[in-house]
Amino acid sequence: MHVIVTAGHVDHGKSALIRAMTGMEPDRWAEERRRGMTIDLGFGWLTLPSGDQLAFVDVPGHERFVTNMLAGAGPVPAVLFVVAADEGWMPQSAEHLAVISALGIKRGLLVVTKSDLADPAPVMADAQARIARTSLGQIPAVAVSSVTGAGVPDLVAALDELCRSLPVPDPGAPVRIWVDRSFSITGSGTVATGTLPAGTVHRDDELVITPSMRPARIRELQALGEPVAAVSGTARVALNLRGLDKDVLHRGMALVQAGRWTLTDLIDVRITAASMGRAAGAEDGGGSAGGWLASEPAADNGATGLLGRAVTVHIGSARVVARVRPLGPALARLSLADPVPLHVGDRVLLRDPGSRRSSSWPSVAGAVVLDVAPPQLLRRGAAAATARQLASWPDTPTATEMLSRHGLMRASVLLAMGISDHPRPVCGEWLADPDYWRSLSHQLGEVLASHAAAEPLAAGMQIDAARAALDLPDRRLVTALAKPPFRMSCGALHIMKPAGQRGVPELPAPVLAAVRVLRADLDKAPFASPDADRLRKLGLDARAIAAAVRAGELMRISDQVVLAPGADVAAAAVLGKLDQPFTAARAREALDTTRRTAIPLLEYLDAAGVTERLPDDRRVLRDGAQPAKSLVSGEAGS
Ligand SMILES: Nc1nc2c(ncn2[C@@H]2O[C@H](COP(=O)(O)OP(=O)(O)OP(=O)(O)O)[C@@H](O)[C@H]2O)c(=O)[nH]1
Ligand SMILES: [Mg+2]
Repeated sequence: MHVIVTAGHVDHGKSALIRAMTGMEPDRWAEERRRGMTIDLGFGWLTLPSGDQLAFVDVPGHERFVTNMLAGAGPVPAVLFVVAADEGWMPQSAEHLAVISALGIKRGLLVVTKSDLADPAPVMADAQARIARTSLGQIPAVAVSSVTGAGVPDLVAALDELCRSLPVPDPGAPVRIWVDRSFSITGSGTVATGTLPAGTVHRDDELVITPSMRPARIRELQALGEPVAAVSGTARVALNLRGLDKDVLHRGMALVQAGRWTLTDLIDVRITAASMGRAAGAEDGGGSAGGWLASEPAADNGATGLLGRAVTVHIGSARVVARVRPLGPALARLSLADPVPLHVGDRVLLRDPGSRRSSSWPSVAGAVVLDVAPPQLLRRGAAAATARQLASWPDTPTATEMLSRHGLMRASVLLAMGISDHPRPVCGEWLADPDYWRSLSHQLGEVLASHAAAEPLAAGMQIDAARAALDLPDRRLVTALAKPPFRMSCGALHIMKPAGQRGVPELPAPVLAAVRVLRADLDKAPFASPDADRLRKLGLDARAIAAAVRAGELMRISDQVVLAPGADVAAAAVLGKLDQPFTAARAREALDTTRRTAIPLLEYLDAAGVTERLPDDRRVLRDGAQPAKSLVSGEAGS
């Protein structure tokens, strides 16, 4: 299916054209038919000669209903631009063209109607020239009369050709359906209609209603009045939603796929094209963006700059008031009064309601969304720095740009911004800008060095303390940063010292002296670990012992048992000479030590895979087992 939206001045024959082609009545309201004027969106569809279906969204041309026009045009990729041969180019021709251009719509067809009333050629030439200066560029044109039927077959053929040339949207794209109409059917609940620009919806899918983010399941799905099991964009869809109260859904809300959109009320945008609200002259949507962000009022045309001003932002069928903070040339931050579901790269339309007073139509600008979660601008000069950064960004930012701005991001957050391609995570789903990651590693070094200087006896820096010092959102990031020269052990971070600096010199003199005494004892009786009383007398408290262990002067077997480094290798050698398997009592005898030391030492060797404990509590030395180097040195790396 294809979808095309009408555009053009009031009474130029848009609805008559839909009627002539489809036989359907786009003016749904009695009031519309009575007044002979479209007020709200209308719909109709036909099957093209190619067999494809084409749906029309018919919009009102009257100036008063331009917001309805915007709600219809927002999500549609192509336009049927209508100008009447008898009246020619008129104010809403200009305004609608400015809207189409601001939305960045690139495909379309010009139709000069009422060819039975006047020669269509001059109007066609004039309109084509104006259109050529916009996002539409050169488009084909057809002259028709809805009254005589002349040209209607040509129009259908031209539409067929246009539709064949439209890009096919990605059926796997995330779903966002802007609600343009909702109503309730007795007995069936609430129905929402909208244009599905891309992606696929299925019956029974669960979508989320913005801005409440309440889930809603699709009970029934229709496309062009027929029930379907699934439909892919581009399409007009009607969704019957399960268990929704009447009045829950309104135009401007969206039905979105959970996790794939960012609901945001703060965005950074690039103004792409502006049409100033002048009664004559800049009617073609191709004007410069500069005037929209000028900090001085441009007194000559009444087009006041938007510094700190309120504008109306239109996206899809939504309309929301926003305050503008200019950042730099053609760049601005918008604070939205209500949140909307956006992706980076989305196009939005800005209208300056104030200019209505000084002109016959409001000025319109297009903008692309560069960031949907911009960082706060706190420091002086932050806005200018932001503008310098954003100036180089493409209209559809990628992971590279987003990471360069945000430093660290979760992949799921990036996905909700509309970016699914990203570099390899640094850990879990965390993505990092390479430069930022390097700077974090550098900062970690500084933090650890100053911690070690301040607390020489501490057992390294706790991960949470390092996380807080670096202001990181997740402690796993600290672990991921702990690559050499940083090292994790026992839940703390250390800086590894170059080999020459290892060991004793790090210990304060009294600790060093006490350790020397202890080592002399252990030289004589290697498995006679000092008891608590002995340690106390030597002035070795838990911190001093931990420092000595890190310095490679002692080896910790358990909380209560310390021996000289290498005691595990020596023990394995002794135990290897015993008849296998052996009991703990036998091992204690052979090691010439107490049960207080023997049991933890055996358990240590079990854990290290040097010995194996059998079901009958005896042990065997594993074949070829030697304590691994890392276990021998214990914490000696720091
Ligand atoms: N003679 C002649 N009259 C036409 C033609 N097309 C439309 N009309 C008449 O022009 C009037 C306006 O037509 P609509 O189709 O309602 O115009 P519209 O563009 O939909 O107007 P809005 O929706 O209000 O913007 C109606 O009275 C139509 O009968 C045409 O090709 N020839
Ligand atoms: Mg109409």
